[in-house]
Amino acid sequence: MKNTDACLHVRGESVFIDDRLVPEGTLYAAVLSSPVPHAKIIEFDISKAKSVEGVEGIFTADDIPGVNQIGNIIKDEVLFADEEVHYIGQPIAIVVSKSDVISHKTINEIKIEFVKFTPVFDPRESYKKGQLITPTRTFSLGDVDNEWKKCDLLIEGTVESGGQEHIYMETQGALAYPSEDGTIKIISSTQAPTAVQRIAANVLGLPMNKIEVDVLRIGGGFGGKEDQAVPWAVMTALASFKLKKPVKLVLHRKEDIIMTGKRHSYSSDYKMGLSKGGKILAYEVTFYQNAGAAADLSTAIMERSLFHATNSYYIPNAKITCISCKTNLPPNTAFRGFGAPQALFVMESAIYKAADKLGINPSVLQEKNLIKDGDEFTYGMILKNSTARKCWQTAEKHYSIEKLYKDVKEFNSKNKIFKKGISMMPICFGISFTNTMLNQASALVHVYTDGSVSVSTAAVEMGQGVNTKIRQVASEVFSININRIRVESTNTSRVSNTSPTAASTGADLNGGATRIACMNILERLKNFVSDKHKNQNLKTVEIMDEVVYLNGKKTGLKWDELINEAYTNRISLSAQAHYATPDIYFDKKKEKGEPFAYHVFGVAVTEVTLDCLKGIYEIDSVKIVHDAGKSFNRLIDLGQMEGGVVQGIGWATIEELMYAKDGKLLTDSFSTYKIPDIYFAPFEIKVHFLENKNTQVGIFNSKAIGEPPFLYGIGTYFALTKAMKEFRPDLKEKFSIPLTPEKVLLALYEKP
Ligand code: MTE
Ligand code: LUZ
Ligand code: MOS
Repeated sequence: MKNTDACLHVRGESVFIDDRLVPEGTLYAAVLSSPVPHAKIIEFDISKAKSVEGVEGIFTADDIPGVNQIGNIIKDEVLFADEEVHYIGQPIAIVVSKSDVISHKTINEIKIEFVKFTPVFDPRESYKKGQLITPTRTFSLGDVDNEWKKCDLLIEGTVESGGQEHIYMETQGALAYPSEDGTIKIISSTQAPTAVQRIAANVLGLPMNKIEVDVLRIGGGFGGKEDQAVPWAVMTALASFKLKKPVKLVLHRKEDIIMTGKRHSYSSDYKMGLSKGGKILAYEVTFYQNAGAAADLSTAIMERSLFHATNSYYIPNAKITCISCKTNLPPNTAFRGFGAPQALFVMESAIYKAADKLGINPSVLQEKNLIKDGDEFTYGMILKNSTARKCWQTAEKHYSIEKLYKDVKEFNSKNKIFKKGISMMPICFGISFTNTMLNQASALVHVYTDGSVSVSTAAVEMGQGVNTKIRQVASEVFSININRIRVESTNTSRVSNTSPTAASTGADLNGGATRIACMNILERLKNFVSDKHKNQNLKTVEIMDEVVYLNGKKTGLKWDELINEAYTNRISLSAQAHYATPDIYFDKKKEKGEPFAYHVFGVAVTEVTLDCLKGIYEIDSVKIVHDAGKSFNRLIDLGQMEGGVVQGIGWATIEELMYAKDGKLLTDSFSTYKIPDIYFAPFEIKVHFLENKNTQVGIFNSKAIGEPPFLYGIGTYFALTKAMKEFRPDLKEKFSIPLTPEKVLLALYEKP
């Protein structure tokens, strides 16, 4: 079963925002954004810009009929800067004209002057100044303070990880149409249609029922459109509301990179205590999260860092603290993994440092401390159905790890300039939004009189294949051919109060709702057939492969005939259903609960070859054993694995955001910000899905797949540092991501 969108993509027939045929009279908006990181606006003059031929409107904070506020969790972010600006790239105004070119040119005709303030970019510095996004939170288990003295080995360290630009293929954008009675329809490239609807309504001072948001598909989101699709959509809505004309805004790539937030960089301090035998007895860590100038999703991301700080290990005494620091950068936001990659990198760094001290292979410590059934996470959840160890053992056998180590050792002994390194990277990722409320979804299913089926849900298709999975659900429940089923656009008038498609829950939640809606219609159909055969000793009615079976015997009645008959007899052929993940909760006062429906485990074995003369490297292979439950669609899941791994490797190795002293982003294009291409990607990515068919979790016993594979990318960092140490045993490891070839080279030849 392929991702059914693949054919459209390959032919260039999929319709993204910029592919839409626009109505006559459509206007184009361009954004004026701040060129300085922190300042007061003292002069703002649009008189010249206003008179440019073709310009139909210029809108600022003063033109907002409702509230100038787009903060989602914390109300701390304006749509347009009013008095002060807080980061380079912060929107101040939009120019709307007959063409994209005129709008962009006219931006330069707006006169604006600032009085500059001193900006802060470093999270530790903003922490010292008391500039926090939200109060600091701590999770704790056992008693670290009491445990340190019982440890045989104590290690401490600092770990850095950089940000990451999303590089979704489709940049941010939206198209808004005015309709009658002051209503507006917004086509948005968003993962969160309801957030766009709600915030557009607030900004325009309208009730939500006057805003309809529609998302056909988006050209990648990766978290970058969970919160940050909102401003652009609201800007088009505002302009279209004011001008009574359709308005389109699609960011140019450079604008997108400059104006939008990224993965949070983290700076962290840790302390770890171990027994002689290599048991991790205590772990304390403090994450300084670089949130940027507004909260955005930082508080939720901080939470996931707290949840995942101990990765797939059981540590009886732990104290995990996260501090969300306000800086003069664009508000950082969701990105695949959502705070977990940063936390896992610190944990693994601690393990590698400890192994170094003990003079053993880090994999010994990793394996020894893997979490098992009955163990408690720092947040009080007792693990059930752990596959951490099973994945590890399967990887050892399946990929002949011992031989791999031997071969690498031999290679290194024979080569002076080229060195190889191997790492093991176990992962753990909790599935569910950490905010319990968000774990709900709805579906609306129609069966038409010809037997074709239409499904609407809250899920946004962003390339992850959720629409194909939803089609599979309807096809399984009805037992009809998948080609009869269409998944419609995600639309707030058809499916309301949607959670964002995020946290890897798209298929679980929306597939869950689809399943219930289909089952309701099926039930009605079966009852209809039973009623028809009343008094005929009918025990069972079933539909299999589009044919009706009575008492297990095939009849001549086909699916489309059944539907037609049911319609003729006035049976409803539509259903709406709601799904909420059962039995999850979290008590924020105690910082304990069962926030996740289940956990995903796996392990990656990474092998790299380093050219120690040039500092460049190649990734020979990433071999993974992954628990996907009973994979619901192998090809899609494999695609998610490969994409996630490569994206994670990019973050760990070559994707480097660089800023000038004044905070200006220097890596604002593809020539300076390098993401993995096919040449950089591992030569081989092998995925072995663990045979774990009895998991009673997820949609049809599958496990969510969207984000977890990203975490395997961290393994490449450690494989590289191992190779570096083969060349230079006295290497001073910095535990800093990304480990670019440049940094490798400098470290290899750094003076001791
Ligand atoms: N895959 C593609 N092709 N494009 C994307 O934007 N986003 C990832 C992941 N895989 C993404 C993707 C992220 S961050 C998440 S949370 C999940 O997909 C969201 O979809 P799901 O919940 O349906 O897995
Ligand atoms: N978004 C969110 C997420 O709002 N809550 C989450 O827990 C989450 N997790 C991963 C990715 N996005
Ligand atoms: Mo994904 S970071 O949950 O959009």
